[in-house]
Amino acid sequence: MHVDIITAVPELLRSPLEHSIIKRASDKGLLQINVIQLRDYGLGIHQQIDDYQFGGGAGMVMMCEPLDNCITDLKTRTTYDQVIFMTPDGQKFNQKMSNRLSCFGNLLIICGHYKGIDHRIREMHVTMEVSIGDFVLSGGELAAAVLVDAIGRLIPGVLNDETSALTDSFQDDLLAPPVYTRPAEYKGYKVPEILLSGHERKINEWRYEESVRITMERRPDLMDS
Ligand code: 6GU
Repeated sequence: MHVDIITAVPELLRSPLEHSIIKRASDKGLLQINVIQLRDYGLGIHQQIDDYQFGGGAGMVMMCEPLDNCITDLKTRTTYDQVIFMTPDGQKFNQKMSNRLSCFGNLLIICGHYKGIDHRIREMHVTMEVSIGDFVLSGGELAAAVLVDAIGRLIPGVLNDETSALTDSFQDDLLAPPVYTRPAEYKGYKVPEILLSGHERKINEWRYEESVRITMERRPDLMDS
């Protein structure tokens, strides 16, 4: 998968995308992430990318021309399956959307900052608008990092044990069961006996029952679907 990300603050994206699973995916050549500095397309000697909003009101708006030039330039090299704008008023991100996006080959992600981007860019270029939850971040970068992390780990071959993505929380609308490692007893706290039994079928049953119990307790809304 190839992901281009347009941002005015590339530093906010670099660190999360250069570690752990996403780094491994890049090293294996399964995921290629290209961060594009929007300011390189800024106007005039100050490389301006934002301006006051028409109609008045606090906060700057990211201008059409730098974004349009940047996106148009990228589109001469890549045909994108989706052009995603990260915005709190977008469709709420979830595991289903993550699964769907992980099947694409080329994504372009636009990170807004300030008050947002000129609405015409959304009309001209954006095919999908995504929010990561009902709260407001200062910019789309951290949300984009969340999106790419969630998608990246689903690309076949990225995780060592491919089944481990299938047993994630939410993958079947259930939260994941508790996990334990050595020692079997720590400061009087014991690992459930069944996990030490070696009885695979019973262990799977126990894990499923725990998943259902925990989901009912914490997220009954997931059980409705
Ligand atoms: Cl995608 N962007 C911003 N700025 N804030 C958010 C968000 C995105 N998702 C939730 N809050």
